[in-house]
Amino acid sequence: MALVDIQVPDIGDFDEVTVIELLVKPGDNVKAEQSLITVESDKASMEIPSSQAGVVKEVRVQLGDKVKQGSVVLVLEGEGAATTAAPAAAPVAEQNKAPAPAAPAPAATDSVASAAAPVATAGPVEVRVPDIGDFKDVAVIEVLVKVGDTVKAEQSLVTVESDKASMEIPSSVSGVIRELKVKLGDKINIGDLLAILEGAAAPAAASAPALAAAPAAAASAPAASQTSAPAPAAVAPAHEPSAPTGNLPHASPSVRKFARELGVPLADVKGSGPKGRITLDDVQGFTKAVMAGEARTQAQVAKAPASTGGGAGLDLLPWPKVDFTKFGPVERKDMSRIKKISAANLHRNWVMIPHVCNHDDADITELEAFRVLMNLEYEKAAKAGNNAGVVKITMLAFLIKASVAALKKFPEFNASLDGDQLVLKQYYNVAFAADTPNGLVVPVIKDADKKGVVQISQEMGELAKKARDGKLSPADMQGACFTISSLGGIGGRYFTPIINAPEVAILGVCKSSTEPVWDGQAFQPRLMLPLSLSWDHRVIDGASAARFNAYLGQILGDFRRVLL
Ligand code: CAO
Repeated sequence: MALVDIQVPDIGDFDEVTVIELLVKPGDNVKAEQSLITVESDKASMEIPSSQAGVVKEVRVQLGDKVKQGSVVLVLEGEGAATTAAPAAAPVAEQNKAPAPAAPAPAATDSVASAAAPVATAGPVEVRVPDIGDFKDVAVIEVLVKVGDTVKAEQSLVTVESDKASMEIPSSVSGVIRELKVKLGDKINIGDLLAILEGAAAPAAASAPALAAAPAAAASAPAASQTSAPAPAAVAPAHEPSAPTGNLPHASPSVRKFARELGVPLADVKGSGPKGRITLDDVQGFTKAVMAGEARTQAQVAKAPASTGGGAGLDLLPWPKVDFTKFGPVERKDMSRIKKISAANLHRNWVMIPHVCNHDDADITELEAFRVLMNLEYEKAAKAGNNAGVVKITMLAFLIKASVAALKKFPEFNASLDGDQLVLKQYYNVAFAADTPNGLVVPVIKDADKKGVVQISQEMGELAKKARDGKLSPADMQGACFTISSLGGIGGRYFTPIINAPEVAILGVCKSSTEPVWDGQAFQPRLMLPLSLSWDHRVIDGASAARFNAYLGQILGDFRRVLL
């Protein structure tokens, strides 16, 4: 039997690519066209197949190696005639990445570059299948969007699959999907109409948006991370988005095919490969675990009634469907965009976090007197022509400063859960809920520990104005460690604020009022501020929460303690 060097074939425009997966080992029997390794460039990942059948004698590459056309991948004891020629089969492109580099799509880079300069277009825009190389009649195996969805340029619309590769087809423009022209199972070709978008902003260079987008840029950013719009409080993406929820799992076509054959939903499989890639072993491991009853698919979890002790299935009654018009006239109004985002976030946080709420009162008699005095002095100074009077010091600014002191003293409040780990933050960014005509938003005072109460008041005023004008940027709402929701200017006694995940606590503040407080000898009129602290019981114990609130009360009672 002849020994044959199996080389990297022509991989298109790619000079050097990195080996990220070894799919065979010495002793393995491989068939012609079977994938041997997976390689990755900055644009695509692809599998390099064997040009012939045989037994692997030696693997000549290691993970992390750089290879190019002609590099020897492995030595095969071939079944047929000896050859060192590159395989006839082109490498296959991986879904989530570009189409096969053997059929490079030149539009890719143009599309990426031009996407940087969006141009608003009037009227509906057709999004068509771009140049996807040599593929013909590829089947739509996944539709990733629906009518009414807002999509960004380069966001994936559908996944298609040929016998060699699967890939995502992105939108060439951003906008709202008015019509979807494809469905599961459809066979599509270059130039076919995928969707009609309205309110679209097209990349400047994409005068023919239909074909401007190339799959190369597809799915490089998960849909979730593109939700950069201002988002509300308990709600806001106060932190950088985490898991790429709107996206397909990261796996090569052969792994994908294998999973499909076994009926394994890839979304449920945890990838152990580089960048969370799902390997063949992961699919096998998951299958074994399900068979052994040690793991369940999400579909199984959703079906399991809570009463079976499964825990995750909520087993709720369907939402009541009522024809309200039977009882009187009604008007229907769409929820605002901010409210819709808030609703989804609030619901998740409410369901997923074991909230507990402590209520307490802080004596702010002296602090309020000091605040009023300071504002009077500033006003006087302003009248006398001194600029110092422009800032109004607010109670909320004192609360932010006092919270920083409490976060420093109780670091588990300045933390986030990440799996089994607690991430303890060494910075102090405090968010505050702001009521706006469109709903609740949560801007963040960054590095509040390094700022004085006057500066915090000033920044709060600016952020609150931006919030009301709908001008907050995503950066204005990111990176919070702790949130304060103040209803003090409105009224009420106590409430139970919902924690703004992934934070672990939130402080609710209501309207202060003068109350009789017993000083040991007599009742004294004191200005009392109601505090409601909600905390995540997975991270914080009740005793810590009571101490946190009590400490906050002490600071607000005598602000000199902040200096200690
Ligand atoms: N007790 C009594 N009075 C208070 C107070 C308190 N705890 N907090 C503020 N006030 C007073 C202020 O001193 C001010 O009085 P003057 O006009 O006489 O000076 C008045 O109430 C109005 O204050 P404000 O609400 O405009 O300012 P603020 O600094 O307290 O709050 C902001 C700013 C942006 C937080 C607030 O406008 C806001 O949007 N609050 C709503 C937050 C919210 O909706 N939370 C709910 C989230 S959960 O769904």
